[in-house]
Amino acid sequence: MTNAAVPASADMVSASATTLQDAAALHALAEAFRRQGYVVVRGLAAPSVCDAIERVAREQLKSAVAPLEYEAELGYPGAPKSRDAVGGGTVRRLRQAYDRDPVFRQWATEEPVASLVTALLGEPARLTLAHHNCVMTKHPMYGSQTGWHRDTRYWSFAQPELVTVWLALGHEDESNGGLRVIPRSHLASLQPGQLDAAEFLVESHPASAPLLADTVSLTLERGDVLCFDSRLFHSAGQNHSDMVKLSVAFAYLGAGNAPVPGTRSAQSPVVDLPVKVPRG
Ligand SMILES: O=C(O)CCC(=O)C(=O)O
Repeated sequence: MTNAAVPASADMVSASATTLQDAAALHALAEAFRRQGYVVVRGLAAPSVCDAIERVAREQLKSAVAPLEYEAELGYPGAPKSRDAVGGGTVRRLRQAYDRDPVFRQWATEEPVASLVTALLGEPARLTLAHHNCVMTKHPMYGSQTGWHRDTRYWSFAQPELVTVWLALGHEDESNGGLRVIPRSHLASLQPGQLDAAEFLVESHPASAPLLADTVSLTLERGDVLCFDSRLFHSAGQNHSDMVKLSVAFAYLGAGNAPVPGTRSAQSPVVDLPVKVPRG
């Protein structure tokens, strides 16, 4: 049985995987992405793909396979105070996912992600290995809150338009620290003082109130993919469930874009994604 593609709609932010087979629906999805700054594609990753990725991620988490980022290193609200504190060994990210196992490389560079990000960027897509490129984990108890930020805050590319692709490996919502977004905030102009020294949004700034009033808390299921403009403000709370939440994050730029030489963004390779030649 095939699902009908979601009809083209001015406010479409959620679509099914079959949208990728329908040129008009894919075009509408890309339009919604440009306008809203994010879209969700339901069930984009097949159950077998989620199974394979989750198996590797859980094994590597259990064996603490490096390189890792620990909650205590960042010290966000809710994180253990130090690596020696109770919970100090709580992992926040399995870094360099691309090099960990072929399941991550296949997910990040092949169909269906290749067609999706190509459509969203409006040009052939390239994967950056410098940013994200990780499995995000959020643990009960010691998993931290992440304040409102734009992923691009420490990124340096000729053009700011990148796409973050976030794959949920299980149910995600407010109860376990799922993501919240502010629609259209990728295009927001900020006032002086609206970002703190770490480039988190200052929520008490008067100009932040109208932005925060539009907050959307996302609910994702296993296999759902959230694509967001890397300039979109997003945040996340703590995990109040009893299960570790796992999500995979990669970021993409267009073929006409490039990291700025000499910056951290240029220190890791970019990988060209295959361009699908339409059958004609
Ligand atoms: O899961 C979270 O706490 C948020 C992660 C996030 O926004 C990020 O790493 O950019």
